[in-house]
Amino acid sequence: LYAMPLSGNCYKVAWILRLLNKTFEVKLINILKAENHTPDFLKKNPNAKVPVLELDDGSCLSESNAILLHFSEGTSYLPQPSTLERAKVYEWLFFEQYSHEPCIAVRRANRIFGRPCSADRDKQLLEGGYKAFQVMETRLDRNDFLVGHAMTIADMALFAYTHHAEEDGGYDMSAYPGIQKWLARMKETEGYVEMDSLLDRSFLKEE
Ligand SMILES: N[C@@H](CCC(=O)N[C@@H](CS)C(=O)NCC(=O)O)C(=O)O
Repeated sequence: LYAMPLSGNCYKVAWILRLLNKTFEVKLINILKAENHTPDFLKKNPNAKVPVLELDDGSCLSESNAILLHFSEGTSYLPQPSTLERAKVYEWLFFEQYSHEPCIAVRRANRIFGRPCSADRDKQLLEGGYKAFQVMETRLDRNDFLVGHAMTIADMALFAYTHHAEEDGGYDMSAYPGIQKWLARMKETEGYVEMDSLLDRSFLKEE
């Protein structure tokens, strides 16, 4: 798994692999040092982004949610094909990549990596994030999980950047009690592993 500590997208992948007892090795890619733009890495993912999972036969798979889908097939983390529940998982995965991650992950990265950001852009990221949280709250204020009655990859995908949104991203989560209870519930699920214990961020401090 080619991954960057602190990346929620990488965390999702490491988490499902660990949950399913897959053996894997983490290769750190420091995007702050443009290690994702080396010719070798670009052969693995021409889109120059982590995570990338290199399989035993040398083929590579990128896009965190595609990796979640691939590995969760046939497990309790993904509802049966051709069911509405399966489609609802897709709905949340696409929502995560289009409406949630582009605001919440980006604002968090700007803050933790000290990236410059104009006040207008920051306002957009903040408002977009709150809009996404409201969508989640509408489901989670009366349901334990995003789809059905147990954790699916939809929860894992949305958890990744939501659980650090307050601490790292500077979002005020007090208006979302359903999300807060869900975050606590997710941490109680079997096989839960904290982000830092999967992808140790200390390597960044050593730089
Ligand atoms: N849609 C992709 C997004 C991956 C992504 O944005 N990765 C970030 C780290 S979280 C990255 O590699 N950024 C490097 C860059 O854009 O230069 C996924 O879900 O895997």
